[in-house]
Amino acid sequence: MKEIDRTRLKEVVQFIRSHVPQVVLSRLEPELAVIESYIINARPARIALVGRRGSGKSSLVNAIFGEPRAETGAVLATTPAGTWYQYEGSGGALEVLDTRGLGEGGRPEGAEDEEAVAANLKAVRDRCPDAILFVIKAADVDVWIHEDLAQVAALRDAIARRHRTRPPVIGVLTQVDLLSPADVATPPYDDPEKQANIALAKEKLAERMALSLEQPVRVFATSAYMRYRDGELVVDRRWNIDELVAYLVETLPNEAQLTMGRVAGVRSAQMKIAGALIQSTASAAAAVAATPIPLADMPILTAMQVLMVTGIAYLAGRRLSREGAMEFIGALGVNVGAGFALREVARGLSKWLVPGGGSLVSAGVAYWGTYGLGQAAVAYYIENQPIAAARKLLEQGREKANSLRKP
Ligand SMILES: Nc1nc2c(ncn2[C@@H]2O[C@H](COP(=O)(O)OP(=O)(O)O)[C@@H](O)[C@H]2O)c(=O)[nH]1
Ligand SMILES: [Mg+2]
Repeated sequence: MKEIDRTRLKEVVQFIRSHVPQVVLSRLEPELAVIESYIINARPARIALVGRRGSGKSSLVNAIFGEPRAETGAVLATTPAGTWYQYEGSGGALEVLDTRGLGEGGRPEGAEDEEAVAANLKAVRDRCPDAILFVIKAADVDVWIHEDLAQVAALRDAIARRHRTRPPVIGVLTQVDLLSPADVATPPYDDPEKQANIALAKEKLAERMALSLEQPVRVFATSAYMRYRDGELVVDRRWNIDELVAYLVETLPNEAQLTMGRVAGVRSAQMKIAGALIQSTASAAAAVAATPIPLADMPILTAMQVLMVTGIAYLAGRRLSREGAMEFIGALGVNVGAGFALREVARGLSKWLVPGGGSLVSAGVAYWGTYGLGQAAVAYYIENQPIAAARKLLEQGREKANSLRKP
């Protein structure tokens, strides 16, 4: 992925691994693996969309991007089943398996359906979807969808057999703008009658999916309609897409979370991912600090913090680079020294974090220093707050750390 300076970041991880003594490394490795999975192994999410033609699969993809990426409406019934598409947005990519549902109008039943099912099953053999979205028009929850759901189950089971993992299945009701009363077509749909119908449709779909799939399923009611004229968004009926994305992100493997959070630009999801990343990095920092590693622990802590800041910046749509993270740390008032060498940064941070300039830091200081830096990065990159506000959060982490040092 061009947005990630993977080689340089791998160097940072390599630096950590080669400078930490074996005893510490065994304790550190689980946290390091988490950080690595989020950042170094970041990749596009792979989403399988199951739903009839015209249910709104392509529109959902566009709503997630917030940009027209997938072709809607005009897609013919002859669209090949079981095809993976890679959509590129300004924030990154998403891989979508566009399966064809069963029982579509205007298409002969029978042999062709079997072919489509086989093609879908083959598509998941090569590439494992991270999640399956069952997409259905809200007005269709009463129609016969038994075969559609059987196909979802078959896909899920095929993935489980082949890849030894069970992807989450999420129900997505689309086109709730058209649900009765149809004149309440513009979000937020707070008309009580509309609300009641939306709730009813959700309940029905959840019930039917739980029955067919033999597992409870989360259902989201959405509308995804966007109309562009001359490249301008003239109608925007997107509703509840953010909630769907936030939930989807939670269910994704670490490797796919950062890119998904970045692609969709959903702040609540970004905050959640950043929180997990900060937690792991702060714990890792505490583990390093708990065992004194003379002279080397500050550079190691710094290397981890650089990774963390880099990940948060990427999540927010910035380029993921080691230099960018160091610039940010420098802008916070930490003396990063000339040349942005890890060792220089470390020396600067060391003086700043541990008044008096020692090279050994306690676990608590390492934890809260890292935590504060993470909060500062969230404020600056995700919440677009000024650097002064970010500095204040870092200061709070420092105060917390200092309070731990008092007898
Ligand atoms: N009113 C409304 N129309 C929608 C919505 N989602 C999709 N559509 C329309 O339904 C038609 C089919 O949508 P599309 O995304 O191409 O469905 P797909 O075949 O499942 O990919 C298009 O004309 C879309 O504009 C929605 O939430 N509300
Ligand atoms: Mg489509």
